[in-house]
Amino acid sequence: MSEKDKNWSINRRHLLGASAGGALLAAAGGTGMVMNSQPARAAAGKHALDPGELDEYYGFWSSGQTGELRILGVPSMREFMRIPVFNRCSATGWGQTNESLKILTEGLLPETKEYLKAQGKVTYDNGDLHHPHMSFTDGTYDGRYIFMNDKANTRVARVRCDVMKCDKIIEIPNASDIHGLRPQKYPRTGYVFANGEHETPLVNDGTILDSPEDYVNIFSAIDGDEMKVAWQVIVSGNLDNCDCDYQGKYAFSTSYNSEMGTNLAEMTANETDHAVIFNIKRIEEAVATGDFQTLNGVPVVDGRKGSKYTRYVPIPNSPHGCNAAPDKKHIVINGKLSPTVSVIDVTKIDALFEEDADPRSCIVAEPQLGLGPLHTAFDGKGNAFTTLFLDSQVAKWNIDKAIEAYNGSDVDPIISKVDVHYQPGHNSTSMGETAEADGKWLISMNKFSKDRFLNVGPLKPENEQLIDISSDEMKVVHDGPTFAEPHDSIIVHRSKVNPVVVWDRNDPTFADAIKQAEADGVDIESGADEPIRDGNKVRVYMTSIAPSFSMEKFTVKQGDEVTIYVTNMDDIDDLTHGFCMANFGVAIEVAPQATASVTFIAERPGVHWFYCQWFCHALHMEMRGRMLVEPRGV
Ligand code: K7E
Ligand code: CUA
Repeated sequence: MSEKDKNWSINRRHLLGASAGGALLAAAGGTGMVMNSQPARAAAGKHALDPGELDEYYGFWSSGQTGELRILGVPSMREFMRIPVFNRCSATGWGQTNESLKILTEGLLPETKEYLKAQGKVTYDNGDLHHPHMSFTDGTYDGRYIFMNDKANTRVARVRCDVMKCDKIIEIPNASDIHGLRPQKYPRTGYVFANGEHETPLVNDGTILDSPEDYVNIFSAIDGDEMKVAWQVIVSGNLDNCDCDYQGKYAFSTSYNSEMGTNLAEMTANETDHAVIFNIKRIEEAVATGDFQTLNGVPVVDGRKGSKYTRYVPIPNSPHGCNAAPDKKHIVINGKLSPTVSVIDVTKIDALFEEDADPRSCIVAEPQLGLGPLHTAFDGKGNAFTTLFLDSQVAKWNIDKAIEAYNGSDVDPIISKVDVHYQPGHNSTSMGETAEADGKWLISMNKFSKDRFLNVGPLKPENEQLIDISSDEMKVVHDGPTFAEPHDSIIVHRSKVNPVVVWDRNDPTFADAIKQAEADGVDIESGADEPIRDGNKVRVYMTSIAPSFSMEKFTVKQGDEVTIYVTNMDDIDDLTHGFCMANFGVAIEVAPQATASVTFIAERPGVHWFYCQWFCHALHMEMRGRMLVEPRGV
């Protein structure tokens, strides 16, 4: 062992000991530790973790048109888990189990249910998940929930952070195609703000068709506890991204189509579009005093130009990202077609809501950063990091200096730029969208990977780069290929998240199954010896304890509607079983101490094996049994 390697191993052990105590791994890089020779480790913050080492942060990633939420480790960029939300998942049975179908169907609008029925479906099986954001208490993450949008089918979903599963999905009435989404930061979430991106007639029933002048866009405030729309606001122009302040007073949305055009030339006609500012208190008063119309059961307030509920701040040009800084004072609006970002000072907004105020009086800086500014993240030290889509760069700039420059000083607010590969959309920093931004890591989510990886054919992964931002010179330290299409991510310190290891038997997720078992006189934790018959409905209760199911066979009749309930009585960390009914297209996950159920029609006579498809034991292959289906007429 060389001297250098010895130092490395000594420090490695030291580091692991420290990590068990909850110390900050990334900080260790600056404590004089000898790095090994890999170039990546030359960076100030150590990002390459050795086997068995734990990350300092959870990264929660969107997946765009894949429709799921992903959990990665930061800084290692290893993918840990996928949480199905708007998609259909073959591994877990999301979209097939009765428990997931309840979540996927109960929040749909009646007309959507009708539409789906005509397609022979009960729910959508696609989604376009852009923006995952954790619930806040007092300006920082509280580890309760992650909320996310579905642009494809106008839905908002919630994932419980204790079990890391989706527990609620609602369709948003009156709005079209939810894009920007942010939880209220203060005093708590509270509201989840959501932008309808695409303009449509307010009652979109076919009465109004090709008269775009009658289309509107809708801003929604959802009650994040109840997962119900609390109120909506009609706006002028469309809505893209949103955020809110740290005071609980205002929400902000960007609009790239203030023209309300329906084609590219019309949408980009004006040099200036706007950001909308929503006065939460005034809107709540409107709802309390009746200044609204009720549509689909939701109070809808008119906040179009000239209303006392909103202000429209002119912004160059087709602005996209909307990001509140951890200084609790500034909101950065990213110019997209303009090389600038516009900085709003939230302390100047009360004045904006007085009569005849200049709407631009809340702008305190407008630095020119480069081509295609899309999104901005923060380090908690007064600096901002803006992605430049066209320049394929991230620009680091100082907010105070940008304000000085706006006031006439010749100071350059840009501190440095780094090339990314290629064409970044969102970026996110460690704890960067909270008051506890810590300035260690930046992820640049790049839309193209081109030559960065082995060629896998015409469809290529995207590339997420990890950037060390602990010093003024930003360093790209890791390339991370990912499948379609992570728009956005949040990087949450691990101290904020504390998931359980096994399910609680009293979890509401499978309360319906337990109730049904009780009605059938079955103890669900021991299972039944025989199927329970109820007309042509048959309920089969079995438990799983590695490596066997409690039933080795059961008999049903051809055409029966069969519901299988599997309760995993193993209570050991990581002992998940599955239930797959071969040739029936049925496969579900049953995690430790969970119950999951699935219903199908036993239309195929004969002998059918069911097996555990989640590797659980040396005798996992033997964990199987038979369903005997008696042919019709016998
Ligand atoms: Cu910029 Cu949908 Cu957040 Cu994509 S959006 S990049
Ligand atoms: Cu149980 Cu594999």
